[in-house]
Amino acid sequence: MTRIILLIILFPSIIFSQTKSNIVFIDPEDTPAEIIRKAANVIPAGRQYDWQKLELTAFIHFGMNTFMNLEWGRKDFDLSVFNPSGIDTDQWVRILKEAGFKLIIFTAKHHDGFCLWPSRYTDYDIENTPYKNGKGDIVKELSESCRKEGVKFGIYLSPWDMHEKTYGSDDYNEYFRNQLRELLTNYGEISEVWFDGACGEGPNGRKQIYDWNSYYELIRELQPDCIIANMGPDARWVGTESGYGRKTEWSVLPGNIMDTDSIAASSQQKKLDNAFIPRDLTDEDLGSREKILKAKSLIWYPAEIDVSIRPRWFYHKEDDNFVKSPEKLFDIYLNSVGLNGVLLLNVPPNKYGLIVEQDIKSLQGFKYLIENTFGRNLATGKVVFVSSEREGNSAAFILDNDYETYWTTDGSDSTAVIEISLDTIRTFNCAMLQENILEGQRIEKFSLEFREHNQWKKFATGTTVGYKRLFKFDPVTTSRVRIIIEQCRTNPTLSSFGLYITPPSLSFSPANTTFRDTLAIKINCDIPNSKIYYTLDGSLPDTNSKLYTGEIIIDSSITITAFAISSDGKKGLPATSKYYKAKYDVISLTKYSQSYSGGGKYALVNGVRGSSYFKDGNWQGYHGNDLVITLDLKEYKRIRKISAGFLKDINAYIFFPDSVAFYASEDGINFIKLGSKKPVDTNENNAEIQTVSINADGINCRYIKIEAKNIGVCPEWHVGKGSKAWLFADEITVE
Ligand code: FUL
Repeated sequence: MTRIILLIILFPSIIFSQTKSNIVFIDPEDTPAEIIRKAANVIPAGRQYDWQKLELTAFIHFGMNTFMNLEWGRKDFDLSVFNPSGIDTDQWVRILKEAGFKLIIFTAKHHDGFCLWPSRYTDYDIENTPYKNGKGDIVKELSESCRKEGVKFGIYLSPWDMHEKTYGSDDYNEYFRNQLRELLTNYGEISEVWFDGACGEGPNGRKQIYDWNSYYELIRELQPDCIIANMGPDARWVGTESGYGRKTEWSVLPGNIMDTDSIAASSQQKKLDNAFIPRDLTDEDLGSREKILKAKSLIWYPAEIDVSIRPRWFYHKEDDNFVKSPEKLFDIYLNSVGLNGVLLLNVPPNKYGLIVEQDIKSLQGFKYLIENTFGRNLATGKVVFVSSEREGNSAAFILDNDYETYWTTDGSDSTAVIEISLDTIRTFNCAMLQENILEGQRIEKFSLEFREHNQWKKFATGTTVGYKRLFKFDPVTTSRVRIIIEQCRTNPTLSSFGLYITPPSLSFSPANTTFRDTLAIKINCDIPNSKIYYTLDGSLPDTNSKLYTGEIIIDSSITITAFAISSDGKKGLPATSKYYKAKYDVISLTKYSQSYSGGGKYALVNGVRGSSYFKDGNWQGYHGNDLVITLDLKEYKRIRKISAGFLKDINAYIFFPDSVAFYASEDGINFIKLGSKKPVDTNENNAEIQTVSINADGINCRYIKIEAKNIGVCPEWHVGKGSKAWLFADEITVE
């Protein structure tokens, strides 16, 4: 009985005997054909459909971690540090809205347990901070800013709670529901609740058995249109935090919720924690025919794709230089929204309570690329051939820019060809297809072709389409295209078709590197016949700047900034690449990692120091092996001191070297050992930089050798014990 009630709450459509629903049961007698037909008719619930159309949603991670420069926090913070003196939630909403985001999800409580609203159930909350003398409520401020701007509002409430004393007992479920009730009743409409799956230890070292289904029931009762995401039945974690979805992304999946054994077992214990645990989310294949043929039920369970605009979820000043570029965000858009998902992009404010300049610029650039690409559909013209169309659902509907009018085939045709004659000859490098998900997700294989020299040539192929499928490819020029549906679960549908051209984008070869004497640099543009303008002094170029006509030869450290204008007048965003002239020659160097090359052979003598962020592009990594480097100073010098920088980042398996030995030589053959040092691991910090130096006593030399011994394998106490340890080095200085 409990099970039936629960299912009705989660999937209300099962009580109606309609043909289309967001859940369908498989009878043991169903033939494979019958199961496929059922799968093709599973559709989103109303709330899921509305959510899918948002496309762009945002996360805001803000809390004690912002003040303590941490990511996962601690169980007992001194709350007196929390005081975002310049907080402006209107700014957050304005920036995100302007960039196209339709929903903002706020970390009301992260894993540390600190509540950013005044909760009646704990004093580990904003009331006990200096912020507005304890009268502040950031959930309220942000929800009101959202309401004012017409942006939807959602909450992140971490089930894992490092602080709460009841955590690890049944009372915690009560505590958690009480908090949910506060958030779902006092802040107007809540459009999404985001549950993280992490289940760490609480203050007593105990773990919690989450009563998920009681949380879901409460949400359905208080906010019936709210999406329950990640650890919830309405939207699924895509399986990575990279911003990239699967090439084959089905929204119709086997319904693990119908795993009767686990439901029965858990309901007997009055604990429903196991009744809805999404499994296998990182698998490449979640919804193929093979998977659904084995299912007991099928549900509409679409992908949400979360990623941070920064390397981490909370704001850290050190990450300011590593905010994702507009081009990267655009690529993420193509590979999230454009792979049948909803993008959830995190933009974390700093401790003053503001989104900073770097993030704002990136979001503005992202918006520029989206608008200047998708703002104009070049697929105008008419359908000149369609192999099959149902009356009332003609192929012309795919060109009418209306999602809910659509084309489908006649009879039982599951393959089709639609040929379109464009108004004129067009050049494009992006394409878009949309299925009408109100009819179900069906297409399994398709291709796009263009006509050239009386022949059809493929320019894109794919498997699933779903709500939206986007492609980027090398520019194609033609006046005719065709869509070929090669395989489909039943009659295919298409709501829209689009062709677009992006603003031109540039790349440098080589990019961001260190060189010895001179270097030739090429600037490449993805749209042919574009004009490229550049500067060499770090200033922003315009059409009065130098016109690029061929390789640029440099012999000193330089920054190139360039932008392009395509022949149709579209202006690209500026691109920058930095070149450093090496201070010394590198005569020999042991093998470093290609993934962490720091810019290549001269990375350690380019005059730029690495930051505490190991992926900042400056560090040179040695995986399991030692660093041995010999330098030629290119002159005889009296030297006083030699130094080398090293990084430790325990989480990333990067350790300080065991020892660092320094040598000097006049002829490059006979070296004198100046001494050896062992970096001191002074504190418990996870990430730390240390410069190891040796006094050279004014010795006269031309050659320097440094040997840094890798600890080899991760130590016993480390999670990675026994696996290869990393040694990260940067910048050698000789004084
Ligand atoms: C993860 C959390 O552990 C991170 O801190 C972050 O909140 C991310 C969105 O989800 O699982």
